[in-house]
Amino acid sequence: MGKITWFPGHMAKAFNALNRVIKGVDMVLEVRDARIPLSSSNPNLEGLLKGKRHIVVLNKVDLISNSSRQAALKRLQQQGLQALPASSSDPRSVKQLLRTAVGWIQRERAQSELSVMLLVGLPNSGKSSLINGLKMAARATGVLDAQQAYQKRAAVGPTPGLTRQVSGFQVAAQPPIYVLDTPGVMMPAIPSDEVGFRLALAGAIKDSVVGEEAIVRFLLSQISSNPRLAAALQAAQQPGYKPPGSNSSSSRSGYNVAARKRQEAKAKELRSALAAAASVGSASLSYGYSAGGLAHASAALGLQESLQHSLQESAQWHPGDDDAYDASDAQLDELLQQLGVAGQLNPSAQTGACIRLLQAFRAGELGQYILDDVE
Ligand SMILES: Nc1nc2c(ncn2[C@@H]2O[C@H](COP(=O)(O)OP(=O)(O)OP(=O)(O)O)[C@@H](O)[C@H]2O)c(=O)[nH]1
Ligand SMILES: [Mg+2]
Repeated sequence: MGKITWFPGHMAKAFNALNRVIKGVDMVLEVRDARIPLSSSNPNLEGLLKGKRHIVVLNKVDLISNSSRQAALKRLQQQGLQALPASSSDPRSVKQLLRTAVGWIQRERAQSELSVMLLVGLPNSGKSSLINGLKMAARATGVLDAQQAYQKRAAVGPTPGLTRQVSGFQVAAQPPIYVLDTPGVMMPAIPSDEVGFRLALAGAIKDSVVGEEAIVRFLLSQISSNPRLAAALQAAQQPGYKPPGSNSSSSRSGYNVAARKRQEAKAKELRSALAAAASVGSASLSYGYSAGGLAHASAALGLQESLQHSLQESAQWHPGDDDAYDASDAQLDELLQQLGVAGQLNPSAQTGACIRLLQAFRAGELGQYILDDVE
């Protein structure tokens, strides 16, 4: 039984709504975050999807390396799943997804007057962004006219739990095909602390449930003990590293050059700080639960266990509540020192530094990390 639970009321409602609408849909696209292709599998959804045509969309592949992408797809295929890579911001991958989904519906549901695809997945996996991408792809390929494509957009944002209701968006005209955007649904119990932290680090669980500092401790412990993550950081420190999205047209336009340069300089600073902090005491850490970061951070999850449903969203664990100073404290201290916020009386400066680090991590500015071991 897992220790962490983040299943607020709107998720329970969403799950019931999924249960009701699932019978009427022709196809389900299960959107997973490519950084957690295994940890994001949700046994609740699996039960729901039995007997339904079902494709796993490995979204945010821009945040992982090509070799991780291949390995993740292979692993999902070995599990008997049909999986397609996508990135909401990459029109080519979204067009491919649209072609596959619409092609299947046109073949298999040729007689139906209206078809429905359902997008499901954990919070923050990019469902709403994908819907907007699908609409744009439908417009670009002439499947929708401009009016149909632009009349309604799905709300998108970095906070998990943004979409609160099921709503429909048209993505094809002949036959009319609608996709249903749904609120992200978490598994009611997370199987282990490690999975809980991976979900939190990827942004699927609200930060305040686990605590920003605890998530950063986990990241540090992983970089210092897992060669795959250490290598990802090293690769990002090479001079030619380009974070995802840095080739997009908006970032090439003159207006953004100065802002982009400042952002790159900040990201470089964060990467060096992360590397310096992760190297503190790394010799005494080994992969897995022996790492101080996990032990400390797990205390946060233990706290959550007793809080259960209602209080979780505002709960925060404070480091230093228990135990002696350990490797995880030393790493976090080093990080805060590197970022120039160590020893400040105002703890929110330190939390703020952790928040900035997590934002940069989630945007791919610190490197391309796959958190699950798919090799
Ligand atoms: N790098 C990258 N970021 C993405 C991608 N797709 C979505 N995002 C970002 O991920 C965050 C969540 O996106 P949403 O589309 O709101 O996710 P959602 O699954 O609808 O989230 P909920 O409504 O909370 O369940 C946003 O900050 C998006 O900009 C992608 O392919 N690559
Ligand atoms: Mg959404």
